[in-house]
Amino acid sequence: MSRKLTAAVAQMGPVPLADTRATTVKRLSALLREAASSGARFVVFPELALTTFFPRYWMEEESEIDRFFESRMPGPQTRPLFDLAKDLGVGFYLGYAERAEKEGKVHRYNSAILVERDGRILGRYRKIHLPGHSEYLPHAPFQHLEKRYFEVGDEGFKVWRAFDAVVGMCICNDRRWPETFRVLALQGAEIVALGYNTPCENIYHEEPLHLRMFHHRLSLQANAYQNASWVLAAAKAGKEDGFGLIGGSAIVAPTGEIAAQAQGEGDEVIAFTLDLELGDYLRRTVFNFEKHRRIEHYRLITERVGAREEV
Ligand code: CDV
Repeated sequence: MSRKLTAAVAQMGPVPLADTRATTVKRLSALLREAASSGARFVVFPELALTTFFPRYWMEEESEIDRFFESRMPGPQTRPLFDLAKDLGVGFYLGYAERAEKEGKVHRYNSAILVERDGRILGRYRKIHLPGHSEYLPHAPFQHLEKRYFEVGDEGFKVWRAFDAVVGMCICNDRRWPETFRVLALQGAEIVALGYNTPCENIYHEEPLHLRMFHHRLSLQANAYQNASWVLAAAKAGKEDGFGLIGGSAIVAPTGEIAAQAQGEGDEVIAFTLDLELGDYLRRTVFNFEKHRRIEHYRLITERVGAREEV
């Protein structure tokens, strides 16, 4: 008998800067209910789902920055989502800005949590591939200050047993790096949950919009296939206070095919019943890691960061 899981991706339309957490948590709760009514037992929400995509704004005051961060999870304002998940028996992935204190020092991460159907937090992931810059770019159409507001995640790429499957997490820019998915697949990931906010514009170069979407799908589809995993990708979409986000939320099968995708740029749930054994034939044949990987030739991947010409 094959193992099946009905899962959903909950895309969000814009979250305006002025919106309160209470308003946004209500929207997330409505999406969770809709997903549950489609039979989903696991729902993936976007990166930084509780606020606007604030790294586009230059801020100097700690207090100004801190209002986008959660110092407790769940906290008083996010608790209703956890309670609802428990009532509905639906687990979720949620991206948020995390403020942590360790030995009297403040750390900030772009994080995601994995919550089981009983409302328990099973695991946390802190984003590793932070894009953008830390200094103010006067000529850019907007800022992308992830390197200013967040530290690089310090907990690695991990997997958890949840929803009768092996689940890994990553966030947005991580999807463009094959190392992300390979490290998860080497730990047996069958599902990779991913939230993202991809701006319509490349702040460094002119880039047509269709290429932004193409590279997004290419990354999901290639990594799903090469690692025989399901990928559940949830976007923030549409014009957030005038700044466009590409959307394009999707559920991608281990064959690399798109199983379901969002149609619009607003709040939208897409659900699909995942056959968790669909990737098994790939794991036994062309991507049988044990049999075919040649790690003696991969040394440079962990020893060298940038490319260097050697001829
Ligand atoms: N939030 C992100 O990580 N966004 C990046 C953009 C800057 C390219 C992404 O990979 O979509």
